[in-house]
Amino acid sequence: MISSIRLRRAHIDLVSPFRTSFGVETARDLLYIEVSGDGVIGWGECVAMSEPMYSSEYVDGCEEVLRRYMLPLVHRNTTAESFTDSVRGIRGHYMAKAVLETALLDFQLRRNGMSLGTFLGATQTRVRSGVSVGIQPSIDELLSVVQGYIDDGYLRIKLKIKPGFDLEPVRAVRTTFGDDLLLQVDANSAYQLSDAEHLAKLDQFNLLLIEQPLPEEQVASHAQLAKVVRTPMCLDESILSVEVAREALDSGACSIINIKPGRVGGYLEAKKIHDLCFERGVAVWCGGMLETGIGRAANLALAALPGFTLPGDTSASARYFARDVTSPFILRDGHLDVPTGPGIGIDPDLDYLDSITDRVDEIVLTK
Ligand code: NPQ
Ligand code: MG
Repeated sequence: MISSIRLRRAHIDLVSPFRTSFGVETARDLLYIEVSGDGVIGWGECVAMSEPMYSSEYVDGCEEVLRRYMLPLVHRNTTAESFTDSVRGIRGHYMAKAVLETALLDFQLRRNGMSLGTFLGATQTRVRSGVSVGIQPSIDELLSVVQGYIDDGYLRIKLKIKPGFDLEPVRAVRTTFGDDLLLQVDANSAYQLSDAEHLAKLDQFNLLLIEQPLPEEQVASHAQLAKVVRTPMCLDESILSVEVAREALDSGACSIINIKPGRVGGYLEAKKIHDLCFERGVAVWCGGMLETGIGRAANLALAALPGFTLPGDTSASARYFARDVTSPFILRDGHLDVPTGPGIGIDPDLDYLDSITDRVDEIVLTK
């Protein structure tokens, strides 16, 4: 039985600033949920950023909607599945739903001694790793950052692009590292449909995909864009549910999907999107939101499902943090191991986590 739920706010510095088309981040503003009972703790990590730049969600907003509308729905015998059913009437707030669903899921799986990978249907014991490379001050700096990640063993490079930093950096990376490098780009919604002819100039670089060039609401415009650009279209921010995924695929808005559990309300919905795509032979890959070890562990379980045929943004802990809150995820031969223990399969170092914690609030369940 669940006896209490803790909401923990913490912060951790990034090893280097991460610049995208929407801004630059130097630290990760963290929200964890801990579901406790019978000597077991289930963990969830919220993927929201401190500001509403990637999507409309932001971490203080997640905390507010969790406290006010979601945590009151949790009782001693609430399960991940019953929780997700109970929040169907709450619109949006996917990242808030996801952190609580994940903590509940981790709690029940730990109690049953089953790993998240097994629960979701994982078929791989390790997953191929890619890395997301932020926008750099110069092409020279970009080339040296990419060289470093290739030396680390990353199997795929994703370049963040924006208007004014697109064709030249992609050309430089392709020319320097050769045609065999698995290379893709992510615009985080920075373009307009009227940029179609410009974006079509990326076709010459033989990219795996172009990720989310247009604003998230403009799914139909992505279908228009996909008629002009030959590089496979991949959606990230637009895909908020399995229903949107189906519409996007049916309308030709994308041919590849980036699955982020936090963006779609949790692992149960992420699995549904995987299953839809697997059935249709549509490639998916696991995105990343600069998760610490808690969120990273859970993403690896998902990325081990059979439909995840492209390397994800499931990078090693050291890509983002000098010290992770769990034992670090280490790149071996370009892969990360999928945790095998119960639930997410890894525990935080509580002394270290406490040292980066700003506050903890405990809610004791009475019914
Ligand atoms: C993406 N992630 O695929 C996101 C965007 C992103 C790994 O490229 C703090 C927290 C900063 C979350 C910057 C990657 C972030 C963030 C970028 C997410 O679009
Ligand atoms: Mg993206």
